[in-house]
Amino acid sequence: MNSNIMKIFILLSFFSGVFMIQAAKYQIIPIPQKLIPKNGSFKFNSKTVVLCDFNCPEEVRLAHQFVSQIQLVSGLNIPVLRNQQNLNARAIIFKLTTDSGAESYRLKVTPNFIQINAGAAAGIFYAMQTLYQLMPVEIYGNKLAHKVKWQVPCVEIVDAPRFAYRGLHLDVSRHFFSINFIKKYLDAMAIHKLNTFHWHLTDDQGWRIEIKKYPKLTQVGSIRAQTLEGYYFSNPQKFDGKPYGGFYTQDEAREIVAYAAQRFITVIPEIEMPGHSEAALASYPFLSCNNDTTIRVATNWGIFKDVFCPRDTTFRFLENVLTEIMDIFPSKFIHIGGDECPKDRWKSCSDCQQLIQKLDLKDENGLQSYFIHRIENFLNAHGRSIIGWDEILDGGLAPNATVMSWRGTAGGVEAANAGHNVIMTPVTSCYFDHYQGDPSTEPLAIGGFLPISQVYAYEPIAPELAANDKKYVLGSQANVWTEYMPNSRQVEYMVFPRLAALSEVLWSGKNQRNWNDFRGRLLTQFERYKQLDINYSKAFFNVSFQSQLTTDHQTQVFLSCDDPIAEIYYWISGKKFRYTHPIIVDKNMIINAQAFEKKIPVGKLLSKTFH
Ligand code: TNX
Repeated sequence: MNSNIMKIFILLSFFSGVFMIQAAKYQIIPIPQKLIPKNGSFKFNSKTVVLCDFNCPEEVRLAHQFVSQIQLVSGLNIPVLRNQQNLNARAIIFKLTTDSGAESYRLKVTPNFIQINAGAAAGIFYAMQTLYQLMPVEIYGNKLAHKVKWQVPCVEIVDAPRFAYRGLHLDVSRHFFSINFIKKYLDAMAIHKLNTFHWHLTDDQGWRIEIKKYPKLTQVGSIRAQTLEGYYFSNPQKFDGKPYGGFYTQDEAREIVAYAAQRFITVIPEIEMPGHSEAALASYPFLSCNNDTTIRVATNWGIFKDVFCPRDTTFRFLENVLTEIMDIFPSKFIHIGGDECPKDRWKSCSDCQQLIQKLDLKDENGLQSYFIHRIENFLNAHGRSIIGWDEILDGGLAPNATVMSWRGTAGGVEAANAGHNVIMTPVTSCYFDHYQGDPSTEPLAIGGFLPISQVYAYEPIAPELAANDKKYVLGSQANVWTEYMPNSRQVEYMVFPRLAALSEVLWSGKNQRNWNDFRGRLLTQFERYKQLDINYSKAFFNVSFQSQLTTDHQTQVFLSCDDPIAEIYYWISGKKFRYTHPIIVDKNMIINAQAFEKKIPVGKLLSKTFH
């Protein structure tokens, strides 16, 4: 190398090294749209104050929330003061400006002050979330942290979300989760800058929301006689023989709506219809075709043939239910399900067949479409809009409906093409009930395979979308169906850290996404999860095995680990090796492998046989 090129090379590596050290200070997830590293830091001390506009109650509330969290972990008592000029103190200044969107913010940290500017209180809230991530991870704790330096690296951040709808769903029918857990779930959503909680409140296996006019929905419909144990496809199936139940009172649901609102999260309730409704039919048989009194709250998983009969009495019931639901939930959207509705009962029900004739419908799909239209009319008349799973496209889409595309992206593309808003939640990228690691090493799940890298690679704007239709994609969400999540620890295990990956898909710019950089930042996110007592999955630290045939027909085994700082070791016939290149399988062999950080094992010891 000639000496000049050599110098440039040394300089370049020096600068990239400096850049990496700089970047290491900013472990923010989701990564902000723009971040300019700066030297120095702002140090919290007894002179620190928070300044805000006392005319804005939301701002004052957030300022108090901020200082009380800092006090809890640092012991520092930071006053919240009215914003005045010339205050001679080391200030954190909250300020609303008119030049940015409601969720956008600018955050400037200098050695002397921290300034947060935002278009609305939501933006201030998101700036606070970013600020927490610039602080030591102990900020997420719930007790005084000793020997922590309470300081923030200097930086300038300009940030705004990519998508308006950033959601997370929870099925509380298959398993029920306490109000306290729902609050923890909302707290975790807020940290990831998500803004929509889709609460799946009713299904075949349990009706979970109090409806005053129909008390049997919870007296009868919230309790199933027993629950399937183990895997659905095991033969014979086993049941636990124990009744299972639970529901939220309207007061509790209101408490959740208020708690979510304080975190700038909208709660969208889902009341399933016409399918997934056995719990309602078991409570009030008049809702079923032929008034079937033998229907019970389901004890097994799957799709059930008993569904709401589209008679007037059923609509009166649903309208009364939805009236109470609208009273509890102020959200613009009400989710009405619409998925997986077998038409068997409608085919053999004389009321249904007469209705098809009377309305001059083509078939039972037409009846499904009529069902959804009629409910949409009712909700629209009350100023609300419906969301439905993509089956609401069958037989003709209701005019103002938003489609949640789950069976893939085709439903979303079709709906957008017809000028409807869509929320993308395809089973291949957004189903957090699927396995995130090798099933043989993971707790029982429904099936599928969705490693965190695949969530991270997800792009909600499907390539098939015409340029003009992209605007109809409001955003995306992860779905958490809980057939195989019997308790909240298991929900946490399935949701985290995959939610961190989705948050970056939804918030950050498409071009900013960088898997290598993300997985480095995830290591700090795990420390935050520990502080928050979140039972995140450690699949990230397990070794994956991939085999491939070489051109000369030899089998090669590649080992990899998501953890970017891990070293992989493997054992063959008791001999230990450090993994540096693919392993050639020249005889039947068992490979045991494990990831280590600084010689300490971080993942499971996994074993695979190769022939
Ligand atoms: C399909 S996604 C369902 C749910 C199940 C889920 C399991 C959707 C609209 N319906 O009822 O719980 O699969 O992955």
